[in-house]
Amino acid sequence: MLRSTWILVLVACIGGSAAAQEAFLLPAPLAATWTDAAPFTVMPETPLLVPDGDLNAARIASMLAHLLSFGEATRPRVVEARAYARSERHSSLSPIVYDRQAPDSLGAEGYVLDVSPERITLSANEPAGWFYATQTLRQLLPPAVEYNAAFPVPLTVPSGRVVDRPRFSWRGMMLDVARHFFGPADVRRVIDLMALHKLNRLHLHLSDDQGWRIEIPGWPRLTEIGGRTEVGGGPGGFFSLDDYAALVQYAAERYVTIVPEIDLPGHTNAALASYAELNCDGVAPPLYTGTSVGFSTVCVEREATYRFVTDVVRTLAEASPGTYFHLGGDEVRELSPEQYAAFMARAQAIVAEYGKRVIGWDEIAEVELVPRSIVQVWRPAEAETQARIRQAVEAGATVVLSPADRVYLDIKYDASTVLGLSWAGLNSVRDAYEWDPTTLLPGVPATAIEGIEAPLWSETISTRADLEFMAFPRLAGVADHGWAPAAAHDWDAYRLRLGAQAPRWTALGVNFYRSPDVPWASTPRRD
Ligand code: TNX
Repeated sequence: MLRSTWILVLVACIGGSAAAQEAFLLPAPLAATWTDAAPFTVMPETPLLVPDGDLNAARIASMLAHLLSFGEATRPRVVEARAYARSERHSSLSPIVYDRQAPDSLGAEGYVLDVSPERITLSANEPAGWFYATQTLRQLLPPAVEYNAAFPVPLTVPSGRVVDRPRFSWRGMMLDVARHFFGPADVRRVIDLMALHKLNRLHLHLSDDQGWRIEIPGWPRLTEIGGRTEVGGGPGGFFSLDDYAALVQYAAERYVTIVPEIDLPGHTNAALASYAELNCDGVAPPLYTGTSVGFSTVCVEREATYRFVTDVVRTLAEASPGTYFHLGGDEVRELSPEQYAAFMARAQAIVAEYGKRVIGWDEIAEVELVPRSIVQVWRPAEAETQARIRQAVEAGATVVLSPADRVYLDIKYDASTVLGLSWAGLNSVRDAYEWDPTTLLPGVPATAIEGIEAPLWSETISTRADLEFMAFPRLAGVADHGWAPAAAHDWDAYRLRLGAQAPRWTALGVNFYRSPDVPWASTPRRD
């Protein structure tokens, strides 16, 4: 407490100077140093220089130019570096430079951000690193830039150097678009907010008992019937393949990989209601709009089921450039262990045939997995589950950590939270941050941990405002876990960094939960 109060005083008193800049970065970077040099001042004439012919750099720099706009007419120009060097008349302007020189040790997502009064340089090995350097630069700019309207000048960036790379490769969120449907605009909003905090996997839960949300050629009733409702009986909805392709592209431009999930063999009532032949008795059940789990399964003895799985996997594999296909596999109460294992063996083979890596909820650890599969750990630790997961890892699987009692975004913050569920207890902002990914699974080595993912199940969540309220601020804690070095993990320091995000989130219109555990900074004026 003493220490955090002291840091707070420091931030408040010397706001713009050397020691405090770190307080604005979330996730925390690997290393940052600040100097007493004057800040860099962004002007409407500031050129953004990119390597000649590099379309990725040009796209990322354009996003930054947009953020730095003093209105449409004065948007900073993105210019190819060589052409710029030839033109004398610009040479006195301090540029922002995207550069390819970065140490190999920073990998594909790492970067160096150098700020001096004369120049800002964003150096990376790969475009993803430029993108993350840009997000860091963004967090060093005044939050008012997010209003995307007139904002106070001068616009300054503190002088210093950030050297950064992520701790884990999988930094994810899952959105359940099946229990309640969220359309493309909502998904784009989620991607934007993920990208601000350097998250890079958006797992879309595209099917469940209450809805089928993706067009599959040859199976039109999946969306015509199965897509037509949701929990509570609302209208539902679905993504056409064009919608899906546009989302994949939007995500890719923000270095987010979409991970499609079709939950099988259970959680399938919407598909069963659409096609009678997927049911063992050949009778389609009615659509379901309640919130029970575990009551449905496709008929694992019928060949129609495997034609269905093949068409679904092929369609989504072709539409998803990422390397993953999520098979679900959770909460199947209507099959024997042998039936479950036999189905999973065939389903995994189909996923492998279409060139994707299998990921599934931790129940899949009970069956033999194809090499390099990923087990998404969600159930509260029980000895038997843990032993299964350990065995799967010994046989070559890796894990993504989604412990329900830590990172489920649909679990209530406290007893007074109106939205959400409480089957896994309560997840305060502090609970969601104060745990250690490397000790969650005894006997599983850190090298087998791909990373962390926070699921947002939507039984009780139906609007964008509700979604944001449950995701923020806890998703920021997941982002920090996924990116920041283990040594930076400290609740007292984190709650200050979290509080410092409030002005930016407010400027962006995020409906975040003002947890009393966090000293929220006040909001900037709009004018
Ligand atoms: C468990 S997590 C489920 C979901 C529910 C969720 C609610 C998992 C693999 N299955 O079907 O939506 O709890 O928190």
